Amino acid sequence: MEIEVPYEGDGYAYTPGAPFGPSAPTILAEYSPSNPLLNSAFSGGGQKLENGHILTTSASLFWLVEHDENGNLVWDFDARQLQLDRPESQRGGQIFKAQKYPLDYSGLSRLTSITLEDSYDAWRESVFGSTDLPGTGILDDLDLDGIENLAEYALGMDPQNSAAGELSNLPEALSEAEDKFVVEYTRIEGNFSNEPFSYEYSTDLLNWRLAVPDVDYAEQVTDNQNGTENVLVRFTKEEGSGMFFRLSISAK
Ligand SMILES: [Ca+2]
Ligand SMILES: [Ca+2]
Repeated sequence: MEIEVPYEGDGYAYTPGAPFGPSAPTILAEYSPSNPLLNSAFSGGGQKLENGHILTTSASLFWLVEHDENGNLVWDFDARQLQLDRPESQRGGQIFKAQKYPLDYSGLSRLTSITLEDSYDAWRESVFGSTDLPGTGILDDLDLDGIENLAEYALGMDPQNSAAGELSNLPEALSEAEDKFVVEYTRIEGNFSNEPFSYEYSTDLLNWRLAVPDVDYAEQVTDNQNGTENVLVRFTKEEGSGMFFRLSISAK
């Protein structure tokens, strides 16, 4: 049952001392013999969703149910499915309240984003048709262009083509002001949980240091509208001194 709050403009339409509210309830979905999941012997919860659906929880049935605004069942979930590692006689419990969050809810980003390695496996299957063909592993270089397959994928290159054209995706130093060292490269877009791209720098090619964002460098990212993005990395450096750059790509 949905209780319609007496809204008017930005606030409530309420007369002090007088009753308020709808004269009759709005029922979105209700228990019936053909809709037995909308029942809980002792506790339960409901959440009105943005699309008008309603998510209900039955504590005693240990079940979650979503109905649309016309009372039609959209899906239901028997929470004992989360206990398949137990003997059947030991499954069961109570869920008092459940809350549904959209997939892009910021608090879930670590759960919904994947590592570059997971993403590589999906790409590997789509490009090679299989994930176990020789020469298609992360560290293999199938087309012998000196770029390992993981880097081919991460930089939006072709693992089966060593043509010079795709090499423009690799990091390249650009000239700018004397106290800046600017590198440009292309990489795939993605919300990766393991933050796969990092930079190292050196002034003598012997000692390398991990570059700290916003301290050692600033990034400028442009969407190429084709699944890749262009990245400009601007390092601050001492005027007149040299600097070397390394792009590090981490799978996990
Ligand atoms: Ca290669
Ligand atoms: Ca290649």
